[in-house]
Amino acid sequence: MTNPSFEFSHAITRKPAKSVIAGLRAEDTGTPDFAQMEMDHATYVATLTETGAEVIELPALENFPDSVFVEDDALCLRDIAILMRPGAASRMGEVAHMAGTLRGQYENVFEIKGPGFIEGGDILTTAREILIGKSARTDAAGVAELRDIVTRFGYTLREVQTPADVLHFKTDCSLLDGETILATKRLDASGCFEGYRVLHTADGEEAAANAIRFNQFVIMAAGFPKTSEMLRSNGYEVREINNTECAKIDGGMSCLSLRF
Ligand code: CIR
Repeated sequence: MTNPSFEFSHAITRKPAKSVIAGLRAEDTGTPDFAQMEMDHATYVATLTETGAEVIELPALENFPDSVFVEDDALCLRDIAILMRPGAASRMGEVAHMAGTLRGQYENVFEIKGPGFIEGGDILTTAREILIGKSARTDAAGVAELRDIVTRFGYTLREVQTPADVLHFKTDCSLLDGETILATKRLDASGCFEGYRVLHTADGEEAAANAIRFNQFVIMAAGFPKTSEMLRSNGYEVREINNTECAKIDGGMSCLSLRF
């Protein structure tokens, strides 16, 4: 039996646009090196492909600097996909560029029409529920609209809170398997993962929390040796990919793909 929360036959990615160097960021830590980001992105796509999944690689969108972060544009579930409504004004137009691809993959594609906002980075789908963190990008009206859609298809949605000053819920957590979550201590302390097994990122390695379980691999940003060692000692097959350039614009491993 497959577990649709981490066993995937497909992923969608989008090549970084040159304009990515102007991507949104909470804090300026330098301009991303485009050539390095392109190399890292190619490694990411190759790693997804190595698991046997088909990766649909979309072309760069120069008018949308953050469009490489496709995760925020949609929520892909087993049988339905939902187009999001990003809370960042500069990202709203990305969604229309994702719609056709999803309609080619799913019979049922819904859209968040508004007035609320939701970004996919705030949504963690586990084997038993859809966890959604309200944040500066995802508001109560957006959550309510998503709830109306997914409950009709038998999903349970639980609203939680993304920590203050954290971009997205999944900036601080990721799914490792059907019952295990990797999370920062600060997010776990909120109590939102009660009933799950939770593994913590090492102190000072909070940025390692934005990982993905994709088939046999846990794919994480390189440079977090204590957390990667902890995951390996828990039996996970870990792949580390350089993320220094995406990190300058608050992006990580989950943001770079839609998985289904
Ligand atoms: C943004 O601020 O929207 C982008 N610079 C980063 C988006 C990261 N996406 C994600 O965590 N799912």
